[in-house]
Amino acid sequence: MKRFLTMGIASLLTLSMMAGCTSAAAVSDGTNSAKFDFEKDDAGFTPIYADYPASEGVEEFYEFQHDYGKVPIDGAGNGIFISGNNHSDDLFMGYVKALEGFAPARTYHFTVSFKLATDVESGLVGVGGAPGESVAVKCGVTQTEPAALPMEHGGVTYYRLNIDAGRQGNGGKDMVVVGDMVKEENNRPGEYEFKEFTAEFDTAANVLGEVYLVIGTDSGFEATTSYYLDDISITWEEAAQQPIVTRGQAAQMLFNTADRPSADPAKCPFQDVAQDNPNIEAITWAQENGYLGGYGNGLFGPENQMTVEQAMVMIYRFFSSPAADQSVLNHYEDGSRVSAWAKDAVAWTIANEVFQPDGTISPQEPITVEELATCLGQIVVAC
Ligand SMILES: [Ca+2]
Repeated sequence: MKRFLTMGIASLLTLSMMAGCTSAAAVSDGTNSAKFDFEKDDAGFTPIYADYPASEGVEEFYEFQHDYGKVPIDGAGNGIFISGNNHSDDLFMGYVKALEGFAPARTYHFTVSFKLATDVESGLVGVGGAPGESVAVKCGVTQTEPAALPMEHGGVTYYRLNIDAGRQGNGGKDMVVVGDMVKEENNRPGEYEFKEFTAEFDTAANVLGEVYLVIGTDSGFEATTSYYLDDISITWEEAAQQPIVTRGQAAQMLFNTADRPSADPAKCPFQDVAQDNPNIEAITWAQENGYLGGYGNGLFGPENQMTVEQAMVMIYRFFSSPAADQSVLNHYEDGSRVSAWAKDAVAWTIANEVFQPDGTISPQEPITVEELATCLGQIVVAC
């Protein structure tokens, strides 16, 4: 138990240090917006490339270039430039920007707009696909810091994104396709013109109150793609409906807090938890350790919502169910509504400031992702 908690702190510190490497800028100036015109500097946008083989000298072979400077369009001023030569039938490249100052685990609705300067005409023929139509422009606001990690596939190691950006012309869970590289106004060779894009996202901030804006292209055109980004803006508001936690997600959140100890998904005893369920390792671990049980009929209900009192029982068991004084429940007008099987757990989590109800406990209400993340954050802080 202690070991998990200590490691939990370590992983938070690691996250914190990683975040520090990406020039995170405070954006909580009260306007709920951030704008980047790149007139003074690159504003902390960092380039990212993925879907290319991890071998020596490949960056030179792919002619990766990124730069900050003048956009070759009258009056545009400065922007950020990126270029790469797609030799792998597929190439992702773009820019990432960390944004901080959000409430940890709270879900926001983001609206992103940006300009992309392209010199690609429509209807051109290229290897693998057209230089314009076969290069998808993608955008996302993610909770995870986008990174290109070496992953082996068929005996070859490729750099792949750790987020789901989809493949080439298709979007994924974390990035949507907003258009392509084709010029829309003049079609004269060699001249750049701006295209404007916009997209909306619902994303929960991570435990450090950060999200990541990522804009890029995913190419099926096997040659050089180059473009500039400019006038990037992002606005946000809190999502009206904060997402609730499913039982599968609750297991995952506790598992992550415990620094992801190993568990064998093959030992998962629940027939309604498929082997490809993304939470299966966490569910198996939570069941083996007695933190979360099934319904007694071989079912776990991974998609069922979790109530406040069920979540407190899970946390209480994680702390080995210590002795509890139920009298603390009398301080809340709905303290008597806590189910008998959850009274010790709710009382103990309140007494230990893991759970800090705002006046009422609402024990049978669904717990939101933010509320459970706050409780689990308290676990780490408390120890
Ligand atoms: Ca500019």
